[in-house]
Amino acid sequence: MNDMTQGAALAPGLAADAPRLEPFWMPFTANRQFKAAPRLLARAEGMHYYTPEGRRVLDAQAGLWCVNAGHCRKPIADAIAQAAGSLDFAPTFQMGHPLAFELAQRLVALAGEPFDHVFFCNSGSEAVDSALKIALAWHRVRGEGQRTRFIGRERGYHGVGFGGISVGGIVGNRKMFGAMLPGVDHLQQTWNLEQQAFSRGQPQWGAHLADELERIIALHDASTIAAVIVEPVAGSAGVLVPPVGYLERLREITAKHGILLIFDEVITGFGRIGRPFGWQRFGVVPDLFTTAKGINSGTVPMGAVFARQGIYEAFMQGPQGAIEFAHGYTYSAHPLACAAALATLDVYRDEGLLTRAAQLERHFEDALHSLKGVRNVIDIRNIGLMGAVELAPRPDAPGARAYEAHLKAFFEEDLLIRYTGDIIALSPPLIVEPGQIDRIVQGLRSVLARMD
Ligand code: PXG
Ligand code: PLP
Repeated sequence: MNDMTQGAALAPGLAADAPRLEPFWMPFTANRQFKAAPRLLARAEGMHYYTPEGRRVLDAQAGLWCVNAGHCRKPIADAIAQAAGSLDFAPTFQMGHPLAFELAQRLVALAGEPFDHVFFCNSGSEAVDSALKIALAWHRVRGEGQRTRFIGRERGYHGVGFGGISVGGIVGNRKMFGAMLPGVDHLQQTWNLEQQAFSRGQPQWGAHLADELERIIALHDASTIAAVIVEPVAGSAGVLVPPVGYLERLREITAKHGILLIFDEVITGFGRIGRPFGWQRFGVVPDLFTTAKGINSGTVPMGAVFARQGIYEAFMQGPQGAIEFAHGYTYSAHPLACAAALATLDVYRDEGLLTRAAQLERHFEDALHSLKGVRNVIDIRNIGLMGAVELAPRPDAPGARAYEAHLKAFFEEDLLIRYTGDIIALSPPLIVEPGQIDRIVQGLRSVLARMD
């Protein structure tokens, strides 16, 4: 351990007997940088986090795109506590518990036709792995087991499992980890600064990029391809909004060739873009879609894959006693996660949160786009309550400018904003008030004004 991390054991505001920072190998974090200058969150309520020293920080990123109902909502906390005290765990392999069935029923009712089954897991990464496996196995049970290829997209983020990084297109998340799943190809990403800069909502330019799928299919032959997987709006890569007509084209082409279309809705699911699910907003119906995060407002790890009518049924063949799909997790439909999700769905319904982003979208869009012309801002993108402000990278240090903006926002403006590369991403909890949107944008404006 070096002197810096030793010193960080006594983080500002923490008691002398506070835990050392070193043993925690932090995920997706510059560990040495963080441990030299820790940023700790100790408590949360509604739209805010509180630091250990009691500073109140406005959460402009819903935790990590997940706390859609706002922090520490009492009905959700109560439901979790109740479940913890009455059914701590129950296996869902060969056994069941009522909350799991109740939740599945609520979820398929929320999605509506044509979705009639859900498969539970514990994260977005697991949801993606589960969806890819459902796709492969579905083709196989129908006698098309030669369909083994997947098509993802550049800049796609599908979590960190081997399946997810294989179909994903974020180079930094792939390059250290070998050769990935075989037989995966990628579409181009859809963002283009020249053609799309400062688009509001869906860019007009770019639908033709979906036609590339025809070339990829021709190259491999449709009979070898199981599924195409994309995020309806790419989140992690910095809010890349699909061009008008693009998702429709992907749907037409996949349908024509018998290829499943999987939407990864881990971020866009549960109200982020103004409808319960992103596909509903775009009017493009996938065959499978993955969710996590907002399913229980980030309170207990949970993910779910939704399957279109006919997919589950295709598996229900062979001997009665045969396991139809050899896949699942110990914690699939964990009672605490189910209880949290049921209470979260009540909050979403009672407060109209799954359509609130549509009502706030115009205000959010106008506020965000008022940053056009601010020094170093090269693009602004938005849809629903997802937004991104892209900064010109410093020539010698890509990523440094957005990181500095993040630090200044946190320490000087009491504002939590997410950054990836030189992109600042915003996704406030869906309970955000218009005045708080203004505060977020004002905070960002003054941060950028104080930076070179
Ligand atoms: N798919 C998508 C579309 C995601 O956004 C995952 C899968 C993986 O989910 P889990 O629960 O395994 O993390 C995600 C997660 C960021 C950020 O700041 C985004 C995610 C996770 C962490 C950070 O962009 N997305
Ligand atoms: N369930 C939940 C949790 C909801 O948020 C909504 C609406 O957004 C619905 C169901 C559907 O309700 P309605 O039929 O009123 O649109």
